[in-house]
Amino acid sequence: MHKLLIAALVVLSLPALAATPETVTLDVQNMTCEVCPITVKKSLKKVPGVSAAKVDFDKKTATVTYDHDQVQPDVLIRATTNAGYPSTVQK
Ligand SMILES: [Cu+2]
Repeated sequence: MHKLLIAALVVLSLPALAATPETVTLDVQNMTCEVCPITVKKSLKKVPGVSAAKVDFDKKTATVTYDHDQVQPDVLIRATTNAGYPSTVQK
């Protein structure tokens, strides 16, 4: 009986594990001082589905790891834009 319950729990948690994280690099505008990347990073990490955000002040980019099922790049762009840093997906 307990084995069955454990099996059921494993099956239920599989979709979360199976979700492949995707990474996108955004070109971020308006980062003029060294505090800006912190603000950008915070705005991205607040977005549900974002697991990691790495902001490069020198390159003016943000590399975001996110769950494709929960969030799309346009939502990430909106998040940084709302924080005062318009961004675009790097080509
Ligand atoms: Cu700043």
